[in-house]
Amino acid sequence: MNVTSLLNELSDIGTNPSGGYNRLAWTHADASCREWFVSHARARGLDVETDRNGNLWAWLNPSAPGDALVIGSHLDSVPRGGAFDGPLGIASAFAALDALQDFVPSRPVAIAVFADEEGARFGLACAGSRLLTGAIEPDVFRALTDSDGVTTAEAMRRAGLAPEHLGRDDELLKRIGHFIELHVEQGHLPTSAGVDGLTTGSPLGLATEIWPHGRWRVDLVGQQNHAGTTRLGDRHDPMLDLGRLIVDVRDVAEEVGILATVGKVRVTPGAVNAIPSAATAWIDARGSDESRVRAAIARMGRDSTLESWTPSTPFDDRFASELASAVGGELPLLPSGAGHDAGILALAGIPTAMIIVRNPSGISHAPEEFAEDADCELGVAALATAIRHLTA
Ligand code: HGY
Ligand code: MN
Ligand code: MN
Repeated sequence: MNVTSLLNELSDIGTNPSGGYNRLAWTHADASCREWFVSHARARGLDVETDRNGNLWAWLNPSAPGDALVIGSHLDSVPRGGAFDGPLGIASAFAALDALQDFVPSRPVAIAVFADEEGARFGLACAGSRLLTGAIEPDVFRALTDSDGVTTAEAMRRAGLAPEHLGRDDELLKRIGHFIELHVEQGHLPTSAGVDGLTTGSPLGLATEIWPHGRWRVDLVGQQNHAGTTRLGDRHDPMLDLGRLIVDVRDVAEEVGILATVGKVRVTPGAVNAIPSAATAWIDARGSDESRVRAAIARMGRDSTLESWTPSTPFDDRFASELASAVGGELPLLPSGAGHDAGILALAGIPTAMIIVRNPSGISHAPEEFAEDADCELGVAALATAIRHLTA
């Protein structure tokens, strides 16, 4: 099947009424995407497994000698997310195997769907790959909750998994020789070709690194009171602190030269006619330089709780050049401001590369995220060539 037809099959799953997709981890929509994956894997005669951490694996030639070439990405989304972030990598992997037809690799090949990559429901991005590699303690992860107070453990149990078995999986890690994630471009960061994004250059690029990034929570406390009876001077209103915090985050990001965002807030109790008792803001901060990201958070001068941190992650140069020469030589190189499971696997010492497919809209984590069919086909061809070359 071609990649566009594969992606079209997902187009009715988890649609958001105002556009885009809600496919948060361990929801009904996520389950439907996972079922789609399993049925395509089985239709191709692949051996399907769910690992201890809820990641899905489809193996081609699993008993061949040697470690595996794994192609993977994710199927979950942010709220109102785009159609390509995640699913493009999985659909392209199936399309690449189809393009290779009866090719028999000399080593195992697997397609992996990492669970809960976006961290949109429980707050921790790349949860499945972090658990697999031991980058998060299972007990810490099991205790995370969504906005309704449901724990990850409970959500996974409802999805038929056994959360008591979560944790680093050395046996599975040993089987992964190389990992490639194909991903839609997200924004127009400058490339090695000296242009902003892949828009005017090659339809494909290779990621050089993932920028260090973290998520911090700031809890602001006030005194809940009546909106119609409390004099302005008598109020202790956390919304004023929240407003100042949001502006400070932007100002400090500009001063220090990083990206920082307040994309989620919670106001308690959230009534039009009550001064809130509390407000919580989550700060996402990233940049090419780790010390600047940390300095920016310090400069904001608020008590904050670090909820997750991913250090600067360079991809393996040797593997990137091997991949580039396999797929036809020079590809523009670009950094990734987005986090990926590829980064978590690279941090665990697995030679890892990312193929990036041009996104003319420059928009991601939004319904406008886009890639042309022809560019997606080139991505599939690159993956197919890479599989043939790396497993011949
Ligand atoms: O970059 C992110 O926030 C997520 O890991 N995709
Ligand atoms: Mn994403
Ligand atoms: Mn992604």
